[in-house]
Amino acid sequence: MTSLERSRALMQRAERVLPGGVDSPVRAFRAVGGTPPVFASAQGAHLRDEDGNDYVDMVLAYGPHILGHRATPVVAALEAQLQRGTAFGGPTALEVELAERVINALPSMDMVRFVNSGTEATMSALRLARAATGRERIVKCSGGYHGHADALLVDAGSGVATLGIPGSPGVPVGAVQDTLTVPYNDADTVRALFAQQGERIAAMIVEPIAGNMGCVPPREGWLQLLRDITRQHGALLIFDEVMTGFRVAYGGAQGLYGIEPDLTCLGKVIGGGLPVGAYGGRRELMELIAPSGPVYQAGTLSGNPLAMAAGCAALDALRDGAAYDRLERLGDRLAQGLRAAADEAGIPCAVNRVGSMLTPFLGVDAVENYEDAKRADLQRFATLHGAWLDGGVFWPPSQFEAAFLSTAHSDADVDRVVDIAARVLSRG
Ligand code: KE4
Repeated sequence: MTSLERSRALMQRAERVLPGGVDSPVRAFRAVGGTPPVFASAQGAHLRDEDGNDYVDMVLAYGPHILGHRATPVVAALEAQLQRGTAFGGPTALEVELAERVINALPSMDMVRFVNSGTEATMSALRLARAATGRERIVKCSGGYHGHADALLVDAGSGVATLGIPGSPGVPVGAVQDTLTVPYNDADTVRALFAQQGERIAAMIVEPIAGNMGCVPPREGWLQLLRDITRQHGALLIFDEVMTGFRVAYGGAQGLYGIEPDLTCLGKVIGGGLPVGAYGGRRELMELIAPSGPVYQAGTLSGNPLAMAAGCAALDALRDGAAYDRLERLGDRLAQGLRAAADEAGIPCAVNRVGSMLTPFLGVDAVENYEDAKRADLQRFATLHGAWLDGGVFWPPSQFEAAFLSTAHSDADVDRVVDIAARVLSRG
């Protein structure tokens, strides 16, 4: 590990012109401390910072780079499209190409609308759900993150369903007064909530595999319950698959668990590393969206040719399923290695994993919701994070983020992650 001299100097400049020196808060390392490396380039499973340090990348830009950085088919598609142009302000064939790929992968979708971020996708899906049902209440899970639209930035009370209180200054009470929060994986609270006010609920939005409290898989029956109880009460079920879509399976979490939501939100992988989001579902819902229907939503660079070209190339490389076999093997190797390291050190550790998204929670035996996740040993996580960084591993700088593997990761990359963890945890 050489110095972070150039990164430090650049971060000082950055902090003068960008809030916190970053364009998204998690990148500032506030949860783990220290100076974030400023990255200069990437290839495959590796990042290189401005001081020339090399890192095994376990963040992959928070999910998009499932094929690794600068994957050959994605770069080729982008280079070819650059020769033709970047944004035309009108329909293009590429939007149809990516839409058909997404719809063919997700049987719950008849139609899709592309936007430029996951936030836009979930914000728009909620507007559509409220329009389609004529209702205003929405339900989310505490610890669930669906982007930063006002209605979804609520502070969650623990335990029973709580009415939303603003989760950030600037979010007006009116924006969240109809947002209800329930604990993830808590069937009894959901049943009680819908029994009490199910007829007022437009939709429940859920990460089918939670990734923003760290990785927390759905309990057996949780997703089926949400499917049944929303249908029973005339509410819509929205799967926020911005992270899990094409990440855990080509058919997403909905394919993995066999649950058909009414609406699905996507992002990350479907843009091949370019800015993208999408929302989609049954035809009779999506045809309510302007200009075919009255529900307004728009975006200057929605469906832009570069993101569409990169997304098509990424999905074409994933469709035969071989990638997921490799990701499952690498994910299992990493999870087993981390569990063994913690066991050897006599430290409780819950390692939650689905395919190539995973999170170790140190100091706890099991994590099934946000309250459990918050009991993890955050100081020990910060220490481990710093040791990974010094050892050339870039791990998400928060206990409440999922780590990711790509098809470009090697066994040696995984073993580097495990070996550093074993060394640090053995110190007690
Ligand atoms: P964006 O607006 O950041 O593209 O997507 C918001 C979003 C929506 N839904 C889910 C399930 C998500 O995970 C996200 C964004 N994920 C975070 C990582 N936890 C992005 C990283 C960041 O905020 O910088």
